[in-house]
Amino acid sequence: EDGYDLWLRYRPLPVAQAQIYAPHLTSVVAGDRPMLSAARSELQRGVSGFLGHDLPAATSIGDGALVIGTPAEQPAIKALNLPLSGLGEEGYLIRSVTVDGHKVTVIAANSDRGVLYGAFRLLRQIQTGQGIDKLDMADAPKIRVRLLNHWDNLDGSVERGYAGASIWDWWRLPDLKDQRYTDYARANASIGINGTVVNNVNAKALSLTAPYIAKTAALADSLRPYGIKIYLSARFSSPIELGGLKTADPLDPAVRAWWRAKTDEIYKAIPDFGGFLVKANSEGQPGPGDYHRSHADGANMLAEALAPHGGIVMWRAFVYSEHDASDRAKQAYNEFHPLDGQFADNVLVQIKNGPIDFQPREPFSPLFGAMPKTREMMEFQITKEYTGQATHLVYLAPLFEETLKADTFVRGAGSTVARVIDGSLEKHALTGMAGVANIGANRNWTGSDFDQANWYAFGRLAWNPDASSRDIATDWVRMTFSGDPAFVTPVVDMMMNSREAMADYMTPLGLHHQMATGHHYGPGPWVHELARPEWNPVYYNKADAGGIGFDRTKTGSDALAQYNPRAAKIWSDPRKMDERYLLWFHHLPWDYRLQDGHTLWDGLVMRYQSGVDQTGVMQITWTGLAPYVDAQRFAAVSQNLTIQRREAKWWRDASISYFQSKSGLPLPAGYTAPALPLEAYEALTFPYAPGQGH
Ligand code: BDP
Repeated sequence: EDGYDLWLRYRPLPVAQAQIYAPHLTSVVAGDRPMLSAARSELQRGVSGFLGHDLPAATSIGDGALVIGTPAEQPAIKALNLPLSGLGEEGYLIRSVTVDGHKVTVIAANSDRGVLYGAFRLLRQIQTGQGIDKLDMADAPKIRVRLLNHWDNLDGSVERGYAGASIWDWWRLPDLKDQRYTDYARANASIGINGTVVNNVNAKALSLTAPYIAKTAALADSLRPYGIKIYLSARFSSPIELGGLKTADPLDPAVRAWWRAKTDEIYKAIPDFGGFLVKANSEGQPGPGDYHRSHADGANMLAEALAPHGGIVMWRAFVYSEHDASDRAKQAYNEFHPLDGQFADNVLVQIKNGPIDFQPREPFSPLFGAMPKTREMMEFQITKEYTGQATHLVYLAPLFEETLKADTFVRGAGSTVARVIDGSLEKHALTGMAGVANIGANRNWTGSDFDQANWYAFGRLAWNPDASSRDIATDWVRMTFSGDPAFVTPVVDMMMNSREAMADYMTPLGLHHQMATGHHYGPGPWVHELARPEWNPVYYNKADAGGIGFDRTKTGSDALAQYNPRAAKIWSDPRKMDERYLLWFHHLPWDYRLQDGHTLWDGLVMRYQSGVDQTGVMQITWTGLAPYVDAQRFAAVSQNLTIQRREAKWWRDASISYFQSKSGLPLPAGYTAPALPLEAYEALTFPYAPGQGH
């Protein structure tokens, strides 16, 4: 198996199990609107996979039928008078009921899209080995806009992509109708994703020209039957580049008119276009700041153009100023917090989970909860730029969950980040979560089998930010590999430990941004020569003979003051806090005593080693599971684990060498010295490392 089927792997069930399900899967009664057809054909595909025979489409209801639809178009469902009112636009209900004396299963919803989600839910029930004879399930998403962000370039490369080229074949679009687009849409719909931004946030104006709008429209046609809306990253200076205007000043009437006309043109081609994502005045991208206007001025101009069509703007808060290098972690807050209340109703401010940049561990961004009048949406990174890319087995859902469950305390205890972004805290209806996609043209979509789990988990958490990463992993393993408990339990444990292992061998105790320049893959704690101070790892580790860590307390940058005092308190005392965040917030001497009594230096070395040791445990676990996995995927994962173990040692050795050159201390007894001298690690270069994009 090459992994192409993802978690939608409808393999034949053992005879005994098939016999239990078969009586409930005799036919499907469904309308023929596009999303209902998509739901029906997915059920047919699943059932023929599980049972080895067709699931016929029927017009009349018999025993064991699946009756799917909305009260508006399916009379049998209307007659049942089901409690659908609380399920909103996208929720569904699945019930075992009797219709005209026939035992059937209904999948009902207020919209066709809800029906589609219900169909995938029923298939999951079977894939995870659960009963379907007495169903009574209802579910609805807690977040409205659930999006992938593709950092895909028009030349087919993918910035921070590790799964091959872009799946969007712009050259052959709009003529191309690739099965891959349909399968992409199916996979996303199965986890509730309802939109996709198809081009890089480092956007080219070209995406907004007529030929590219036509290409995008063709893509939209492929994705629409699965409820996936198209969005575009918009380059702020497009009115100059495409419109020949002298300015892109958001308060200039000609600029506003240009955007209105451009937006109308897009909607003509794509009537359900979702809206724009914008990276402005960040890392060289143009923006309203070029004209001394605020982010709100920029966002509202686009919002005005989109509003008549029901479109939205997602305006990114990933900014860090060139003029203030004192603490990058504070800058997004400093720039955005004063703008609360100024953004139009159809603007979401899209905030990365942490204040810096997708590190192995970051505290939540202090912007969450700090802008009560603003619709704040989450941006997670599914592609593992700083977390082992497609080689290291790292399950990211525990990282996502850690952020979502973090308490901002802005309205008292329980004001978690999840409550901020699901809108319940401040009663916002427009809510969103975006994940930077890890998808490419590789047969297995994500560059490795286990990275599929990160795509899957993102979708499940966008649907329900309260879901547990362990439960999600359990479903994923069962659907993707095997339901045998002898396989599921150890693999889920391995996944659940993997993020902590990675954080330990890369950046233990709250260290961050220690990755080498450009590729962000291997260690570079010594890097100090880059143009902007905050691009250099030394800026973050601040290691010297006296100690290590970034002081973000009152004696340092006081970034802690950007949090609610109750949240800040959790991190303010190194003696009481969760030490996994220690050096994010504190600069401490090498002989500082950690909570377990070891010195900081010894504890640091021990954590690097423990991360490496965990990769050894992962290898042993996987090796023992060969009997449960097909040979192809078993070998692919084994090879990656071998590389991961070697590279974990590289991380440990290079980091310890560098920090030892500062601390001047011996390694704790029993810990092996780095294999090579520091200079050897410093000398390594990787000019062709993947994913460096533009
Ligand atoms: C950083 C990436 C860079 C992106 C940037 C962003 O290194 O390639 O363009 O984030 O999010 O993590 O805009």
